[in-house]
Amino acid sequence: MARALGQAGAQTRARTGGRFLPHKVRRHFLPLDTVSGVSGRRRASQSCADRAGVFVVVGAGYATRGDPTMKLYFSPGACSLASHIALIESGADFEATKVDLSKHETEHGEDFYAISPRGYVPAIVTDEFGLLTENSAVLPYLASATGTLPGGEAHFRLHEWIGFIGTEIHGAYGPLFGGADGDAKAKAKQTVAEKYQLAETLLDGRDWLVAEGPTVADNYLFVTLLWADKFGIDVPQSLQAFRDRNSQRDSVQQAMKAEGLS
Ligand SMILES: N[C@@H](CCC(=O)N[C@@H](CS)C(=O)NCC(=O)O)C(=O)O
Repeated sequence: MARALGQAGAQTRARTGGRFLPHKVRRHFLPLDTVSGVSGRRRASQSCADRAGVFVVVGAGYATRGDPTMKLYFSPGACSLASHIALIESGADFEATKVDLSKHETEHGEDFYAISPRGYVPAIVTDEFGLLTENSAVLPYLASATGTLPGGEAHFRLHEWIGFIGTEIHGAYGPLFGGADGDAKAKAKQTVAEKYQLAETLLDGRDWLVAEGPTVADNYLFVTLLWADKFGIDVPQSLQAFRDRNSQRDSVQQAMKAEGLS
């Protein structure tokens, strides 16, 4: 099993005595252990909440445990790359296992259906409640567990974007991944291109989808933009710039390397 540990995150953890305090996000989001301790929950102090300007969301508690039991099942370049980026960025220990989606078999020869009856990625195994699937659950979970889930309006904007990316954009790729040809393929490409035009309108000139970003939603949109490149789909200039901006993130480069994409 490949084990990934983000270098930047490891350095940050070293500076904080092993506790997870992501310096990049600390300015904007409440870190998990500011909000919830593993040995007894406590609310963040008023000054923390005031400083962040958000309503406090209690995190899941994974990141402060320091044990490497989190597992990610991924397929190179699939939507699971968004989770892979988040995990690497967090600096948390985790195990990443590649899945051959054509055979539904892991790199260790396990039947993937036996691990996850859904048979698709992303799938994560948490030490708190076992298997968790669906981007709409996995991405917010990882944000929560790694202390980057925003509160207040940003919390709901994050879900709004993940919903949009998952159902409108990712969903529109369905026929292309399903091997559509001829008219069906051209129609699907046109639909995807229209979704990106809408995404550009919604992004409204900002660098990141939610608040000061990047968040797990940015990871997810970025991954779909890699698919656009692969399928030769027209993408508005601002989203090409968004893709380039994300490509420069250390965590993105490490995750892509770990998946054999670069
Ligand atoms: N409903 C799932 C869909 C995830 C999905 O489409 N995963 C693709 C890769 S991007 C997959 O594993 N496809 C293989 C299959 O469905 O067998 C989610 O939102 O997480």
